[in-house]
Amino acid sequence: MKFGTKAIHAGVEPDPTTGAIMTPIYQTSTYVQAAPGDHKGYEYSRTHNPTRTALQNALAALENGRHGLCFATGMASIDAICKLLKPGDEVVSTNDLYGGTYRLFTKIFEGYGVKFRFVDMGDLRNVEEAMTPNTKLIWTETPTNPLLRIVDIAALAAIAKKHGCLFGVDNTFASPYLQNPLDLGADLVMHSVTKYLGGHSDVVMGALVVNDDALAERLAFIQNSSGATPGPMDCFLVLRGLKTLHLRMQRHCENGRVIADYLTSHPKVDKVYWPGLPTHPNHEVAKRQMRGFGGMISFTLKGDSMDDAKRVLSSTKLFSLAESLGGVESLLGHPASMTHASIPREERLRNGLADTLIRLSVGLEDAEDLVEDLRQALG
Ligand code: P1T
Repeated sequence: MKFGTKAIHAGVEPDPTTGAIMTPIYQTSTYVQAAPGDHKGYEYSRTHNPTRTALQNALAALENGRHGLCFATGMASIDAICKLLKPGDEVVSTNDLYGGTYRLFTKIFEGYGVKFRFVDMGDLRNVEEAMTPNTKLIWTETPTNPLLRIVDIAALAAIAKKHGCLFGVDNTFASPYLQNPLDLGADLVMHSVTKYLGGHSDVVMGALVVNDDALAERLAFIQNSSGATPGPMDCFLVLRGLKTLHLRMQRHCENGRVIADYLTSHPKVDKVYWPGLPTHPNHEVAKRQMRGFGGMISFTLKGDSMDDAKRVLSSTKLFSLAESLGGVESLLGHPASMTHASIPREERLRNGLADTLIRLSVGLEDAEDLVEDLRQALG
């Protein structure tokens, strides 16, 4: 089945009791049993809920995986992966990643004795050098947040396999429309469903998709035991959002290209970070492993002045200054003070994240209006 057909149909069956074509919002905490243990597959909504089941199956299908698991937030889904680890275990992670993930790793799980090494995964020798016999997980985002670096998924999968450790990919920026990490050898794919999958800035949610049955069983145990599961209303909203994922992503990619080209040609703009540009250092890897380049773009201004960056950040009219991304409406953000403020400044600068970096989530508006908005803000 092709992607668009799956986005509309996968995981969703007509409701068995009424035939309702849309999965109902099963707004219930519990399910009546005829006798102890005699039930219809549902006992308690932390463990299972039919609206969540439909969404989990849909997400698994879109990522070409066997098992989907939904969590209350993207962070809760990464938290569940970390709970696969024990004190003394080590993780090799990309050094450009969402600030909240960095915070979870360093401020929570380091306290439980897990060691994290953050390396530039653009050069895979850095990954090899960081591996030890205790490395149990390689973790990456690609494209990374906020510098839009592209990491070679198949090459990392080969390293993970050689060392016998798990390999997880945060696929939030690409969405399954643009890239399927499991097909390239990853063991775990993670999404902040909050972003492109939900697509309408009205839900916070996370998800994992895996192929391995034993890994899925362990993660389902963690999901139920820790209990950070989403409610049925949110699952319904994401099921609705998924039905247009392919159409939305096509437009995000088209608008992304228009804005990236516009910024590249603007005399006041210095660097433009977008994997679709032939000048992007990982453009060849992006072309190989992605089906398009998405709508996330970061850039800096010539002169690198904080005042100039602040002026742009507060002058746009269509691009709203806000955290998050992946919704129908365009957003802009300032990673150093917003999404990545929990990473120490020296570390941000060392990894190439300038104080003046501006990040765009290019939405689905008419590209001409978005260009005009940037033109007046940069002017
Ligand atoms: O916000 P939440 O659904 O918990 O997802 C966390 C998360 C995980 N991974 C990536 C790549 C992310 O971008 C995020 C959340 N990011 C933002 C809120 C942001 O504006 O970058």
